[in-house]
Amino acid sequence: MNTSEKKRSGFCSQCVSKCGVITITENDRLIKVIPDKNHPNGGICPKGASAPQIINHPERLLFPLKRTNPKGEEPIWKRITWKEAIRTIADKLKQISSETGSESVSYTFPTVGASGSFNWGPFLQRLMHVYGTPNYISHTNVCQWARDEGSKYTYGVGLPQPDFEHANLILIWGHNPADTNLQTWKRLMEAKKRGSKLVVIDPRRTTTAAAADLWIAPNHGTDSALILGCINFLLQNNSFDDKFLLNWTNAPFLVDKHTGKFLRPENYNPYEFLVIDKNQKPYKIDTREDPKIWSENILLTGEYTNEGVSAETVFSKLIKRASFFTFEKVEKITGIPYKKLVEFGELLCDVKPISYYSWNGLEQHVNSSSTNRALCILYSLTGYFDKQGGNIILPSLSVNLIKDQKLIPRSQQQKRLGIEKRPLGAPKISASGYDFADAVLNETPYLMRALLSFGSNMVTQNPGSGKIIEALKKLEFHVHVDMFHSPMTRFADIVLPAAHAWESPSLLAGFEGSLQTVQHIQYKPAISKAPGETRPDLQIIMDLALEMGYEDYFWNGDIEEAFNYYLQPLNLTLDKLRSQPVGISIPLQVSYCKYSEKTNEGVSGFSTPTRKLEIYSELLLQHGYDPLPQFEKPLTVPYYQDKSYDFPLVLSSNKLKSFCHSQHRNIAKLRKMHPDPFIEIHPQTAQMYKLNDGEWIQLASPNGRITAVTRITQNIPVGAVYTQAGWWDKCDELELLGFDPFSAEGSNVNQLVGIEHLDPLSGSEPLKSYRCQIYKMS
Ligand SMILES: Nc1nc2c(c(=O)[nH]1)N[C@H]1C(S)=C(S)[C@@H](COP(=O)(O)OP(=O)(O)OC[C@H]3O[C@@H](n4cnc5c(=O)[nH]c(N)nc54)[C@H](O)[C@@H]3O)O[C@H]1N2
Ligand SMILES: Nc1nc2c(c(=O)[nH]1)N[C@H]1C(S)=C(S)[C@@H](COP(=O)(O)OP(=O)(O)OC[C@H]3O[C@@H](n4cnc5c(=O)[nH]c(N)nc54)[C@H](O)[C@@H]3O)O[C@H]1N2
Ligand code: SF4
Ligand SMILES: [Mo]
Repeated sequence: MNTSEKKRSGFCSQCVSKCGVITITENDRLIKVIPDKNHPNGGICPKGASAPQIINHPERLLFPLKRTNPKGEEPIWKRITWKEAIRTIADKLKQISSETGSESVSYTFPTVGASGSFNWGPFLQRLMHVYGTPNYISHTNVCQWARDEGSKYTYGVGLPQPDFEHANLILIWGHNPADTNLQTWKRLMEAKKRGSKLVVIDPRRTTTAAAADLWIAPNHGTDSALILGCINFLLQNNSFDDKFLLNWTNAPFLVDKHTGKFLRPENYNPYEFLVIDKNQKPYKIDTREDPKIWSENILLTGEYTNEGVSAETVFSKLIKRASFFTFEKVEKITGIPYKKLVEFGELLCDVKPISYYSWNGLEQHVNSSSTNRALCILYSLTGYFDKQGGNIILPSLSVNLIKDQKLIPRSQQQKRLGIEKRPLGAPKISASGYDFADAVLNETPYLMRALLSFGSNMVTQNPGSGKIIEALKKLEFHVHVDMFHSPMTRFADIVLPAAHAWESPSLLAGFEGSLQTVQHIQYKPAISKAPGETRPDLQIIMDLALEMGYEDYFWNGDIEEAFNYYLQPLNLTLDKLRSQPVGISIPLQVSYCKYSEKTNEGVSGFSTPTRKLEIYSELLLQHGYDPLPQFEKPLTVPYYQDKSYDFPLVLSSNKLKSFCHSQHRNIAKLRKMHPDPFIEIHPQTAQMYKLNDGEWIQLASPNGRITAVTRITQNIPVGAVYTQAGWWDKCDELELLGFDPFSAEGSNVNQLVGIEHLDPLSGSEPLKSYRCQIYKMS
């Protein structure tokens, strides 16, 4: 090691895994990143190891830039000072706020799953809350809404963490951690070594699926039929935790057959409901009570009729609903062979404890919310919610909130785009790209005039991208902050150069995963010197806040003070963390079945309207949704594989280990792994279309065409086409050209995916189950 070389601990922020690593710098520039074996999250992938190539890339944005010609033309940039840039932005924000209201400004930042935004995104939200706009545009509707937010309609909380370390049966549903989450993948492989069984549910034979004890491949978007079939199988085989269902779910509640509402005693309080006792008589329970008082005496199934009231229990309703989904029917809908269904059903009956995790494969359909709800209910039958080896609500390090909703008036919060159409869905936390595009283009529900995009790539990552592009062109004022030019900067008025996560200080309190990682906290200073005039995003946010006159909310612009405020509840200071570069673990205690803990009121229960885990949701019913889980057809039914339709093939997409979304194509080490945008198809599909491996084709949907190269593989089901979102960039080092994300010669798959149908509850888009057709190049 030469004298100017330095070795330091840190963590990689480039994707969701947040791997613990050791960095090596030379003359204050990062030259190498290697895994840290002593870190609870130690590990590295090719993207993490490529950090030196990313941050030392010759195309880094180095100075603030201002557009000098009209939008729509190839931009001509003029270098400006930071002072001018920040002042121009602040002046424009103030002008818009006073003329048409702060809600006329939207903002966005890249997903925390594929950037360092976990660290500074909350500060941007804080800034925008103080400013008064609720219009945070995000991908939550397709990224993780059903799992993290939708599950609240059943569990009262988002899906708790899977306890892979103690499970004997693990279900990985629509997720390929071998390529997308190194830490989860490591945990799964360790669980397998320990003897746990792994079931992977994915239409595609991924690396994760290949490692499974059982791989189940449903037709795209038909998972809810599979899940309802499993519910039916468990019910038919009497394989459910009846004590858990009686005590802690609303399964025994009586539901009025006429109104669909719970039966309640006269003059009830919000926690009183009627169930039936063993003498077939209605019995009043209060969900704050310890269920031990009555659970021995009440029934799960049954009916009650009296004086014009006809009711049955939630559980009876569930049995009826699920009974349609025999494995014979499920086989027809999902394409999963009957024998495999039985094998899966038997595993669910016999092997405990069970834990599960789901991701994009369940999120990106027009029926994602109902599918997730079905999955929550299947899981509830096992009784492993918040039990060791199941999915447990882990404790977390308590820190001060940065984004703080209280900073934005309620009246402004209620103006968030999309909230009127989907009050229970994604707009509860953020608006979606299509809400933003609609507002800009149609000027409803009000004028949308400006966008602050701190990274993110709406052009390649949002379906219906034609509309997004039109909206970006029309915007009055657009600021984009990034490390590189991208299809977004083409429409921007001002471009600001961001420092990379390795060039910025950051603080992570709690690494996702197991108890061992959630109790770990680490401060990572800027490891590598930021090039040119680049600034950390957090610094840019602070600069803007001060210029806007918000110093009281922003620690007078002092980042260290901000971090110390964040740490305050832990009795920890930044200085203390600095002295422990690998981080500190603050021991947290796990407790199980927290719903049964005693409180002053009785028992804590669940954070749902009934205080029980909600198998039946009156709230969903009130909003016009099915109160019980149901199979809703994906867009690909009945088109699936029927060549008489114009677009008979299923259009799906997946992520690649080598890239995050639209990033990293310019890094030779990574691009070598996948030089060209490709479609993956099954040999039989290739034969149908007379395609050869390596042949360039055009892929079409009712919304347009794109170009890609064919890869023929047995891993893809017949009739499906797999693509990847995010192709646009060139790679000079490999002499590879870029792909125009705006035209048919390019390879922007989100030009094909349409948004005419969305998940009615969440607003999710059919990124994984749209329709397409292949054309040979003429
Ligand atoms: N390398 C890399 N890692 C990443 C990212 C990245 O861009 N690159 N992005 C990060 C982010 S933001 C996210 S959200 C995660 C996502 O991580 P994943 O969830 O692993 O993402 P995908 O590969 O998009 O989709 C997962 C699987 O869903 C399957 N699938 C498609 N349709 C269906 C279906 O109808 N049913 C079922 N059961 N499965 C289906 C696909 O075949 C695919 O294998 O990854 C994070 N990590
Ligand atoms: N068809 C299809 N579409 C998809 C998906 C799919 O599976 N199929 N997946 C969806 C999912 S799950 C998600 S989360 C979205 C992701 O969508 P985005 O979050 O928009 O995706 P990225 O391409 O990662 O956007 C990253 C941009 O931000 C910049 N950036 C990265 N880090 C930073 C940083 O720290 N600071 C700043 N200022 N800029 C930074 C990058 O250089 C890049 O230009 O895509 C969605 N779109
Ligand atoms: S898996 Fe993600 S966090 Fe880990 S090294 Fe790779 S890019 Fe970094
Ligand atoms: Mo995501």
